Amino acid sequence: NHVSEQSFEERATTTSHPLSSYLFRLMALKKSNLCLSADVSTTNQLLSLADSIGPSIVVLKTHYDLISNWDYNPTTGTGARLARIARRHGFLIFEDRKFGDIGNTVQMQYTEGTAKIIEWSHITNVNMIPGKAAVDALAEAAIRWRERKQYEVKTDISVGTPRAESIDSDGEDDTVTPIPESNLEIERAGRKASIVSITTVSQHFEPVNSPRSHEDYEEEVFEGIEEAPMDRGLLILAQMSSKGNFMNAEYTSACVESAREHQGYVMGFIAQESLNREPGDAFLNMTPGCQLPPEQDDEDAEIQGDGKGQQYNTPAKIIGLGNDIVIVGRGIIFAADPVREAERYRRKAWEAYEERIA
Ligand code: 6AU
Repeated sequence: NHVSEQSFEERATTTSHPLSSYLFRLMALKKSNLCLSADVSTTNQLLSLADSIGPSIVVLKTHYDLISNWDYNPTTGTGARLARIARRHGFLIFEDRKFGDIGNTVQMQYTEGTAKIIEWSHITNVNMIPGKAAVDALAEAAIRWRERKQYEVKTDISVGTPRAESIDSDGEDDTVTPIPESNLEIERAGRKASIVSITTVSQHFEPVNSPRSHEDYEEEVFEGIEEAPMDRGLLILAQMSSKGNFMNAEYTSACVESAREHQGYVMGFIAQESLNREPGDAFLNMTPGCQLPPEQDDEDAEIQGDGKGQQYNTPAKIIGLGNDIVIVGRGIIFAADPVREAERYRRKAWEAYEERIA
């Protein structure tokens, strides 16, 4: 049967990519195929959002260059803190960097420079316009990085012991201060994070059974989530959601070819439809340009674009087309109650997946 008819549990066992396998397992456990696009402007907003929406998502997508006060410190900076929140709630980080330059430049942008994306972001993506060499170069950089990490672990030269991010009202270092006029951080005041123990995913990590409260769920998740494998993955931007984009069918096919050449590194695509076209293709498809009509409206109503070229489809339509994960930004972030809205998107996208595999 076609991959889009297989369950995520099944795909976790058949994929050859360790990070995809971990992600598929997370999806099955959290009953979530939702990625939050955390397009906000400050570190506090980003971390608060990650912490409050974390239970509903399996991937959190960043644009680190939108953050005005990104802290580049490798152990105490924004990326490192986000990675700890990701670890605690069980989601992967995806820096939507859309690399698009010659191989040598993208390698340096990926591993060096200010943000050192490869250190804190499990997944990133590439705009293949410069040609397949950009993908080859990123794959090579990821292999080198992994070898270095393994050496560090073996010889115990890595600095610092990972600890849980504490988001508490009285602490000094790690306090996440409130986002002005936002309802995101409030329920967090005065509650302390505990250090998590590394156990297996399934031991404590139960799926969300709506309508369980966010708080109950969070307490459980705190207990233990298996650490993501020490691997990195790439998504190829093969189709775009924006009106009049130049990615034609031939271009998209070249993206699929490149993915097949790098199955140990390329997890799949950012696309508008499933690009698993031939028997043996088992890629992950993640899809942006997703919004739901307001709750009180007709659920099948047409959704307007954003007036800046973005076009939207509902989770039901996107998942029905064989895509695996919906990427939602403003639909959640701008909602009156983002935590509740994230759950609504999670539920809708998950129901569409269940219907698809039924
Ligand atoms: O839900 P939105 O419209 O608020 O945000 C959509 C997010 C933005 C875009 O930079 C990104 O998804 N995006 C991408 C990605 C993920 O690569 C590709 C694309 O074709 N369309 C798109 O919107 O952060």
